[in-house]
Amino acid sequence: MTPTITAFARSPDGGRGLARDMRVRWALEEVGQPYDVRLVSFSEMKESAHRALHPFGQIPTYEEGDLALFESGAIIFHIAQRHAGLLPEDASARARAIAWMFAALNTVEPPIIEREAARLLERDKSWYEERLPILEDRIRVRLGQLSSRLGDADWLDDAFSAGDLLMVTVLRRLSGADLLAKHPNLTIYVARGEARPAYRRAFDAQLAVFTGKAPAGC
Ligand code: GTB
Repeated sequence: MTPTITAFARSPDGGRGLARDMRVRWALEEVGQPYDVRLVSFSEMKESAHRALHPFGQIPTYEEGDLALFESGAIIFHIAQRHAGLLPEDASARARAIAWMFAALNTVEPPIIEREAARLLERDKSWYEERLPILEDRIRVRLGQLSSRLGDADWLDDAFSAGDLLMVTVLRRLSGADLLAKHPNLTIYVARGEARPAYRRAFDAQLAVFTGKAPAGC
């Protein structure tokens, strides 16, 4: 059964692939699973029909027959469990790859989001200039630790996995920021992820929505 995911009808990122449907598209492309996309506006996301799929009125969602999922991490874990290609067969390697999925979403992404939210929503606050360096220091610490662990390896734990897929999408949110550029190995790691054919297909598909060149139904 072809799954259907939801994505922004008009992503505020201008087609840079920073919204979280990108990681789901990439996962589906990695495993060779075709998918449909239902585009939703900001107001549609808050309506009861969408809230039945996503309690917080957000994207992405994932529908496959009777199954409806929200949370990009859970969706990718589901895809990775059902298809070969995103998690190793060996039980210990699989557990480590899952740990990297959680690390990307629970340890590395939160300080990055905090900084984004501050830059977007708190600029006019009297304490903004004082808070920003604190938030950036938190990111610096995490990137330093991640960079040390990655070293000169291609991927976080031997072969490419859903852990790398999530980590690359999380780090991409810092693209162009000095914070990431200070770590050449992380910059190359992100570029390595972006060079994967499945990533390119996913990126082009979400960009086509923005440029209005997506096929009908997407
Ligand atoms: N934890 C959830 C998950 O991982 O699925 C978070 C989902 C989420 O934050 N969805 C966002 C959303 O629906 C889109 S991805 N927001 C609308 C709302 O909450 O009303 C976050 C996002 C949005 C925009 C950009 N951008 O423009 O660069 C990047 C990322």
